Amino acid sequence: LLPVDAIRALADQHQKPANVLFQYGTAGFRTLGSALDPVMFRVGVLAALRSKKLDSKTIGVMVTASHNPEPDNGVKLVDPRGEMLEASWETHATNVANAPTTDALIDALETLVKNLKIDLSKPAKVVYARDTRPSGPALVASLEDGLKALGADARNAGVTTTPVLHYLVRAINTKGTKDSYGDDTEEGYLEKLSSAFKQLVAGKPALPPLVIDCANGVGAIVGQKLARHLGNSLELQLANTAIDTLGALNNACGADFVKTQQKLPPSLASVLTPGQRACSLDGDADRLIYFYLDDHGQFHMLDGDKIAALVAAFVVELTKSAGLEGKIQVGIVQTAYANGGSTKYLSERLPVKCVPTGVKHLHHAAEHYDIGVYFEANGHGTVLFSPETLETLSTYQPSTPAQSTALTHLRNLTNVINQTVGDGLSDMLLVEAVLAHKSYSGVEWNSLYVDLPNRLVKVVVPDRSIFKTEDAERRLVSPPGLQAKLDELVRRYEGGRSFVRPSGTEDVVRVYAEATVRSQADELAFRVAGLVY
Ligand code: NG1
Ligand code: ZN
Repeated sequence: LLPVDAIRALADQHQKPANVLFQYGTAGFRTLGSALDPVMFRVGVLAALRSKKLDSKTIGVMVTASHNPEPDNGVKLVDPRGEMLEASWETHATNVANAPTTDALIDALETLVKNLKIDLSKPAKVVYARDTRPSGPALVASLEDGLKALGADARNAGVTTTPVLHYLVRAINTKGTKDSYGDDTEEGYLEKLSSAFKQLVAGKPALPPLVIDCANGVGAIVGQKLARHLGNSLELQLANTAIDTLGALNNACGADFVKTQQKLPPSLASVLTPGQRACSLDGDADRLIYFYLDDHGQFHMLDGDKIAALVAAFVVELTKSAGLEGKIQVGIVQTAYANGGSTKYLSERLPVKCVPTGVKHLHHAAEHYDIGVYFEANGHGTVLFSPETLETLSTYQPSTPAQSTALTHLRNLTNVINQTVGDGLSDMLLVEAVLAHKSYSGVEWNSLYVDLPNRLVKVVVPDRSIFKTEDAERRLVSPPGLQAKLDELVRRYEGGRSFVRPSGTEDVVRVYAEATVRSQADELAFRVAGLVY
């Protein structure tokens, strides 16, 4: 039976105000930190139930609002293999979070336990962490009350990045098995990534120092530890590390700023020398965008699409050199936001699939390839090696020294890459390893293909739920007639492409447009926005 008295006593301290509706969306629950107290308590209870349902496997809880402004916060659950919460539980989470009273909450929980046949006698295990937001400590305390109400065995992983929490979940659940993912500590994570990186770049000329814009967030903490682990294999120059300065998080810096503004964070103007590589993390360090200034001081951005192109080409090259061509197929997953230039370049070389926005869609599609490379244009992504591919890589007998070297590189890649989720720091090491192998600076990397000028705009509409899409969000089916008008407009622009979709994380509709010329991309975006409004 549910410990109703314990739940009741604690739930009364975290009551849900009337007139607010919470929704477990693509990034979990996300809203103003000050509104999240009741949600956190309930997520604690839910995480414990999910663990019991999965035979006492450890479930993760991450408290973060990623690239959002500092006053926001959020929470999401992580499934046992370090992946996003299974979709059906998103609905359960939404129901539980919205129960209006303590009695209603207990009813909702009892229904859940009954419908899902959860065995309450099983122990519950949960690991949780938070980013550096000022609202974090109080929200974690509410979460702990929820865990306590169910008597969960809870481990506090402290202040760390979202990808470290995902890593921990997988490492804890595979501990002592043949699939062991590494030591189940942040230290174990740093050790795993840095030692694979050192082996990958051994013997290559050292790259010049890399500037990292830490968005004044948790990436500064973990980035600094990573720098120590890397020693002289790669020199990191951390910038925007003011984690204790109120209002600094994600403010005029970070991966989202760089991607959406398409410009240098002003704070880096005095730090960066011409030609020097730099990258930005977001507030929880799961996104990564590279950039550099050329000799004329002009800004050039290398986004998630450019990372995918660089990495995919390298992986293909290694599989060929290892003699595994034809045995291991590399594929790419993108969303409609991928730059048309990247889609053209990649699909001329590899299978490319387009899926709806949201990591779970990308991740699942990438699992269908032997090696699946997925990146959102905004810099969130990773590379997945299928279990069969991992098996092939560990048992394959190379027949030449060149094949053997390539095979070792591939094995090291599987360790430098965080395969549970997109990881800014892991992706950074991956990019740096490829650049070292290819002797590329940002300039050569950037010249793989040319980005089409593009514009992303937000439109506030009375009701975004009337916008419904098909074909991986590339076409609207509702409101009726709108897609036809959009098609008619796009036809008038050279290289024009545009689509409209409701955001899953904000109460807005997003309009994306690209065209061969900058002014045309801007004009198209604003005219489509005019149609939507
Ligand atoms: P929405 O708000 O649904 O567009 C945004 C990003 C996604 C993803 C999620 C989760 C864009 C255009 N959209 O989703 O790619 O990162 O947030 O954080 O960047
Ligand atoms: Zn993030």
